Amino acid sequence: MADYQGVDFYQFSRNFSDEERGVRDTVRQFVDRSFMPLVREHFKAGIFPTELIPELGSLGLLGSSIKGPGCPGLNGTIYGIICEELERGDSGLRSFASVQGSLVMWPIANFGTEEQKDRWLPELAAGRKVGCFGLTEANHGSDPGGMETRAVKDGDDWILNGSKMWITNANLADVAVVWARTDKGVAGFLVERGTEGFSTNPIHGKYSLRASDTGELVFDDVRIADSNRLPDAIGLKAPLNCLNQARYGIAWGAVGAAADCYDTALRYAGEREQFGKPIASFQLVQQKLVHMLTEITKAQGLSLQMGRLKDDGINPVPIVSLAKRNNVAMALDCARTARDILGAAGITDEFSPGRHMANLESVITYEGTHDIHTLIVGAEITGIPAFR
Ligand code: TGC
Ligand code: FAD
Repeated sequence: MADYQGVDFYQFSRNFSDEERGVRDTVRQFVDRSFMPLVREHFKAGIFPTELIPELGSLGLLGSSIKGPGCPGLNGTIYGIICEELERGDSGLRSFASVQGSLVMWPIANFGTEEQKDRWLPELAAGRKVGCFGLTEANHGSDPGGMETRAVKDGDDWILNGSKMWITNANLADVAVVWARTDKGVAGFLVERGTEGFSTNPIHGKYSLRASDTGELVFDDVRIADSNRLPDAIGLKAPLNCLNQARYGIAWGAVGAAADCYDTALRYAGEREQFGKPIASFQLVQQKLVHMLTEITKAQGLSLQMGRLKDDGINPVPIVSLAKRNNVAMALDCARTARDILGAAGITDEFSPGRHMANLESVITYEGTHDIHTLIVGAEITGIPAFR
């Protein structure tokens, strides 16, 4: 099959700068040449292709919009474009970049000391070190404010006890950004692999995001120096602020998964014959393809406008929530429709829509479920929070 040419019916990319177009092409090539040949086997085996981490780093795809030592410092729209192109390959690939950039590098860059920035940001940007972000617990997902993981001051150190569940990159990470309750509210800590009492466990049996690492973080009387606390991360709003960055990238990324599903279904419908004609010639199949293209195009408009607002310094929580909510649900719908157009062939791993469909079942849950984003936007427009 010819290389992917993109889905851009309304020519949104005419609004891209030369730099934005250049990054899009570079990531697209990386996905086609380096990632696509690996994804099927890695999804089957249930492992992230760690061999690609240095290339992700050398291409500037890790923390692309972070400003700090060794970081690319590109605009927010470029970060979005990167997420869209990576997730065209697989949500697990975009997840890796989201966590490393938005959930590990971003809090270090925004809440960390100069020493923490100098030590971690260049290594994380280059992909020489990997990070993870521990907010969710087994009993506290949508409501992280109920977290039980606790850090207690002991002289100049902290003693950390508790656990975090469903953590992307848990088993690959050299450093975990961990959120814990203290006497003075929620605080963030950098916990390094190898610290006594800190362990990670893989989560097995996933049918979704199989080409991504997911695990548990366990803290059993872990002693952490105060120099490993993020001093400017004060209260629950600190981790929630990190989520805004990642949710922004997910809203863009989901469009990539949808575009791959549409592209795959369109090509298949042109080649597959039934009743003596390509199935693309049937009105019902055309209706499905047009519906997918319409929804993808609307989602691209949301993403691009959100990106331009972000680059103008406007990044309110409900705007990001509306886009994450819409675009992920849209992508899941496209994946199911594409699977349908592929008929029986759509249930095998020879084609991507079934894999995207399974992945997007995680994406619609993580970083705030579809329902939580409904309630965030609902609270914004009515002025009445309905979370509890
Ligand atoms: P609430 O009282 O509303 O807020 C507490 C304080 O935080 C502020 N705030 C935010 N600040 C920045 N960004 C946001 N998104 C914020 N949301 C709230 C808020 O203004 C308040 O500030 P202040 O100054 O008054 O103290 O908190 P709540 O406990 O009622 O919860 C609200 C709720 C439900 C919206 C929030 O907890 C939430 O977003 N829940 C969803 C949890 C979630 O998204 N978890 C994601 C975990 S990480 C993950 O999934 C990574 S997947 C990565 C991958 O593989 O790609
Ligand atoms: P719950 O909160 O138990 O929700 C269950 C259901 O109840 C959902 O339908 C939800 O919408 C609904 N619900 C909950 N509260 C309300 C309400 N107030 N009103 C209406 N409906 C409600 N977390 C991290 O910290 N770091 C990570 O790196 C990370 N990676 C992840 C990777 C994967 C593959 C997955 C699946 C999850 C990951 N998560 C991570 C966790 C993720 O953020 C949580 O799963 C998510 O926030 C939802 O929490 P929960 O699974 O406990 O569901």
